[in-house]
Amino acid sequence: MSNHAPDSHEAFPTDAPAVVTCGLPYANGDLHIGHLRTYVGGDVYSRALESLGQQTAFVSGSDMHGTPIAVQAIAEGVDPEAFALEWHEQYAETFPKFGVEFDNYGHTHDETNRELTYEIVERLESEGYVYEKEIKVAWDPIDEQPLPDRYVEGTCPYCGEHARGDECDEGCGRHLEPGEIEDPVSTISGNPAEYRDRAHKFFKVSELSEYLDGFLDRLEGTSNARNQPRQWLEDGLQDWCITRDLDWGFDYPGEDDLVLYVWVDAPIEYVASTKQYTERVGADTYDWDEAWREDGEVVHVIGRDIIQHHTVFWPAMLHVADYVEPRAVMASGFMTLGGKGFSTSRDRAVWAREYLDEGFHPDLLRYYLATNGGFQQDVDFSWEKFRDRVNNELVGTVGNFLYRSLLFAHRNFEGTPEADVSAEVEERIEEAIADFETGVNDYSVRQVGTATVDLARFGNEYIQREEPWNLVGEDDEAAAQVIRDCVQIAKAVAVLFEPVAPDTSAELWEQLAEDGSVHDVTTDAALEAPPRDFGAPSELYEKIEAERVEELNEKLEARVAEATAADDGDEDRTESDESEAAGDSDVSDIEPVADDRISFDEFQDLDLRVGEIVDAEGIEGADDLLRLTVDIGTERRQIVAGLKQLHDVDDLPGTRVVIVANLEKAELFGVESNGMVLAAGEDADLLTTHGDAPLGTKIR
Ligand code: B3M
Ligand code: ZN
Repeated sequence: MSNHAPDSHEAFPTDAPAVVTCGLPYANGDLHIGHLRTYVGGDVYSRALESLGQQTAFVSGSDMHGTPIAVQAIAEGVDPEAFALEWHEQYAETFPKFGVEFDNYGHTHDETNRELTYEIVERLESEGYVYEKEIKVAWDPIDEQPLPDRYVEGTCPYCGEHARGDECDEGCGRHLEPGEIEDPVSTISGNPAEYRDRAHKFFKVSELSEYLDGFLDRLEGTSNARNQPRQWLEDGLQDWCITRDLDWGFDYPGEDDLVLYVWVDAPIEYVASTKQYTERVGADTYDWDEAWREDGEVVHVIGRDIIQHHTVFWPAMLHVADYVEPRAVMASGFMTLGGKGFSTSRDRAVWAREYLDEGFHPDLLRYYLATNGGFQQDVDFSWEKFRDRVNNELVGTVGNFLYRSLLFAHRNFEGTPEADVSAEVEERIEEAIADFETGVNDYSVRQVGTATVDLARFGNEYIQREEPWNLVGEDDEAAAQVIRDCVQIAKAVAVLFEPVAPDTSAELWEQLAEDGSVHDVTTDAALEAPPRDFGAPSELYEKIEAERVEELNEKLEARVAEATAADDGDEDRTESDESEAAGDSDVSDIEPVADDRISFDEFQDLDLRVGEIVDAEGIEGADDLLRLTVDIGTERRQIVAGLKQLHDVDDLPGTRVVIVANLEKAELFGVESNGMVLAAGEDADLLTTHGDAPLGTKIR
């Protein structure tokens, strides 16, 4: 049993090797940009760790086994291995096109994974954690065939929704054990299934709840991954059936007619893939054994539908087999289209290939995916929002600052002027590095991205304020100072934006005539002097025109409408699709309610008041913020709120709101904010009152 259980974790960077993994995609269909959210997130995170100087392996692989592959291969009348390998190769080619560059991208059906899987399963057995038990499994009595997992569908015993044999994908999201699903029907033949007794192997997860309880205390990452498992533990853990009646997969050691459940060998591929990386580069460069068996910092990046596997089953296996436990799990929200989950079989998706065919630079999508909403929030994709982010932030803020400063530097100084960076700018860059580092330690991919955009925004304000174009010829020294500062900011942007926009950062690095690769430097480089001479810059980001979005929208809307019509007229729900659980009704969307209670007195410390917005206007340089004037009866308050992208600004005056009146004052973009307007969720749904409580009324 494992002793690799630190009480708490040291902040990154640490001296230990880190492993960042991305959930293994089932090798059974095209990748869409909903998938990419997790892979881009993992890639940004691992690059950011490396920028902090953390030794990191970034690994994943294709998930080749299980009924998601077998059912699909049957449907296409092909051999599951050949079927899965073809998709595997396609994934291995597609990821790098989005800058997602794994140190190793393997697959679960290879020798490295087979060996490690057997070693770990034998360890579970020898530690006494595996037993055999007769259970009822779904069976097709006409075709005389067992119906594991996705060979069967029926009703979830927990919530009554329609579900797959292995998970309640349309309802409560629970993992379902064999024999649990009610009213089973074969997805292959459509025959009603019956239950038969079969002997299967079980892993005694129930005996590990104390360990898992402590593990969850130590676990870092997004709050959904840290909080949701608490409930499962409180409800009591069931033992976990680790075998299936299936031909496709790794045979259970010593049992010819049982294969290992796909969820046993799939996460072991994280280890196998790291091992293959070491085999390629040598243990001096990266030691998989140290990472997984001594003191590695393991960070799993996954979709939120597989939290249970990564926070209960997998750490339980690692613990018994004496491997390092995960340090963090980052679970991303789902991507939706028109409020509904992406669907491969319905063609309700924006495809990875389609995005590239449209000729958009991968860094644009990376930026959008990494920063549009928190990592764990569900995000509804729209080309408009994509365009807004690209045009406002990448073109308007980052690109604009870089181009105007570097062009000015080139024309007037042939590169970097002779001067030291001013204290103000040095401090601002240090602040950006600190924001970046906090982003990494808070597992906030978004903050890793916004740290740089905020710095570029400062750069624009700075050059605008100092007006170097008026200084040239008048006070050349002062002009040189300003431009020296701007070139340093540009260099810092290249360094700090590398995780999010690796390709354009490399281009910028070249424009600055820097040696070596921006991919290899750490954040310290942001404050090192740029080369003296560099040439004329070119613009890094191109604006997306409104007409373009209209065209894309039309295409997409037609597709979504067709998919919705297919949903409505659908009686045949047999496709093995990815989870569509991201719709409105999904309870796991909602952040769990905090366990810690506050006292009534603590509540009373909040001074909540009824107010009315009387004026709303934008703030220069801030893409999201509005300066609101709110009447609270006794006075008018100026409050800065992030509502600009989410509400029609002209509609806001006259809206009744609820504000926190005794919040500390803050300054945002140089504007004082005196209070806070309350709003719900990603769309900032404003809180209001429904009677006519006078303005200023206290809320209790
Ligand atoms: N193959 C894909 C999924 O359920 C599944 C992940 C395995 S991660 C070890 O999203
Ligand atoms: Zn359910």
